[in-house]
Amino acid sequence: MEGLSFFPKEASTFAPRTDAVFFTLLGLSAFMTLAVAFLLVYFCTRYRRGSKARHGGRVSKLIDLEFEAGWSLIPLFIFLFLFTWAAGQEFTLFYPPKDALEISVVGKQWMWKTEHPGGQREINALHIPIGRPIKLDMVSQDTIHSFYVPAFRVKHDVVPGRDNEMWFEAKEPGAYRLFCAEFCGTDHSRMIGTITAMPPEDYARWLDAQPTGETLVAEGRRLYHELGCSGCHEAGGSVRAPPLHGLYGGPVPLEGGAVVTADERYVRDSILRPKSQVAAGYKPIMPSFQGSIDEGELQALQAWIRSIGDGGKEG
Ligand code: HEC
Ligand SMILES: [Cu+2]
Repeated sequence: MEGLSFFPKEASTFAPRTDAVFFTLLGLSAFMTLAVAFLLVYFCTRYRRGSKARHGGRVSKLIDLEFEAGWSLIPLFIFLFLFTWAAGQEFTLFYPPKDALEISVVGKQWMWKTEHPGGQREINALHIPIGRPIKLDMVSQDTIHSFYVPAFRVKHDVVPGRDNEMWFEAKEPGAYRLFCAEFCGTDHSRMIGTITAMPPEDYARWLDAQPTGETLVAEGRRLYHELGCSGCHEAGGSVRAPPLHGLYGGPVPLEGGAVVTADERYVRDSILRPKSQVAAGYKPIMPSFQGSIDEGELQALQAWIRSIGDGGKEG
């Protein structure tokens, strides 16, 4: 664990880039502060009452104009540059690389539950390999939480009722602190954990040593039968409903003519608010499961539907 330090270690590939923005802003602010303070003192002294310096009168109109334009335009360009630079880095957080290792995270009062693709579960802890992008699929069971790892310079709100994604890549093995950075009730301050980054071989060994519960995908498949989804969605069911095999990742024509992509959000909405987007050619008879399944179960169903998806081919 990191000791007390003035600055957290740069332990992810994002960290140096975030810090570059931070130190540039800090440097720029420090420079401006000092410049203003210096001029303040300098002018106070030079133009004090009774000093010999020339007091009133303009130097020339032309210099006025150039001066005005300069001090408006130069900062404008500086700020535009800072904005595009920082925003560009922020946006990379929203586009996880395709080969990322997907970890499911559930935030609840007051703990973080994590699950590896093989079904290994942890509480307030997460083991990850270094040198590989890690994508977190995060949901909240109750209120807003925020997944924050200072050493990785990443933080993302986990808002209930939607899928929250984030990714990062750890550079150095070590144990790093995980915080909840959104006040979420009495024990908010204890909603903390440890991220252990390890070389890939150690991670593989660690995974092997864990008891594996039912994987998310397996849980989703079980729920699909238990909740009666299969009664409608399997061929030969009592009513006509679209097959879920091959759905994920592909285009879905909707009643009304629009075509959407079956992504996480579409699947979530289909299960919680089936009437909001009805697949073309089907009747809006699917019941809403809002309130009858929790976020964990929804996450499992989504994981299973994703696992039987087709990645964009017609199916
Ligand atoms: C009473 C029958 C019925 C049940 C039960 C049912 N569905 Fe559906 N479902 C439908 C029908 C009909 C549609 C197509 C119309 C629509 O989009 O609402 C549909 C659409 C969907 C879609 C969108 C599919 C597409 O091709 O656009 C998903 C995803 C889905 N259901 C998942 C589920 C899951 C998961 C469950 C169980 C938790 C479930 N359904 C239970 C009848 C049902
Ligand atoms: Cu919290």
